[in-house]
Amino acid sequence: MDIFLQKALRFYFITDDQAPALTPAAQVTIALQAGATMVQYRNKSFTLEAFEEAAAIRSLCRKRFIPLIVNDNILLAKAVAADGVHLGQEDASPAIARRILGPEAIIGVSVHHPDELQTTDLSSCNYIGTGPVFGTATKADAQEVRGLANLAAVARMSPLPVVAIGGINPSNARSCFAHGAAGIAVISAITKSPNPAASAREMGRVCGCLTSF
Ligand code: TZP
Ligand code: MG
Repeated sequence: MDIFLQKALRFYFITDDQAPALTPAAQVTIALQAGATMVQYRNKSFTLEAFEEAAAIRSLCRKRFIPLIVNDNILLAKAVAADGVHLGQEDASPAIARRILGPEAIIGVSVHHPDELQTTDLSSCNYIGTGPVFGTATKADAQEVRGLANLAAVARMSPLPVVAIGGINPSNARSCFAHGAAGIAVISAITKSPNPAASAREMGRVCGCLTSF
């Protein structure tokens, strides 16, 4: 297993496009200061007007040598020279992403349960995201809550490192690691917190990525 990737997945922050009080760049700044080890730019209504936003996040991550992943949009990932892309089951294929982004790109795919692991072509992928482990209000079309036993089953069967997603917060993140997750991916526990910086630091500490305040 790729040690660099294993470490990068530990505290995976995903930007929130529904947090009016906090721009995505401000969110990323907070997450990076709290020890986030990977960042995903997730903008479900991306248009080219938001290109500078994505480019600014690219710069923030690069300054700290933190990989930047783009959600869904392979061509945006290419255009901002992101480190990779995260694809859902309904998105373009990981094989096309690999062809466009090249051999070094980090390509993630969402897998919801062990059966889907069998039917997903993982040959072009580097990691798996699985969930929602817990209830979440962030993803409107989220599938049913899958729980920790499902996370453990996916992690056990997966040939790739697994990131847990969905409703993860500083209180339940440890249980995800205990059930086989290489990392946790988080949005609202930080972006919707009354104190995003404090919550991000708490998450960094629980992930073992922040050793001092
Ligand atoms: N995929 C499955 S659940 C989810 C995504 C993108 C949302 C995660 O957001 P939160 O706020 O950390 O529950
Ligand atoms: Mg998607």
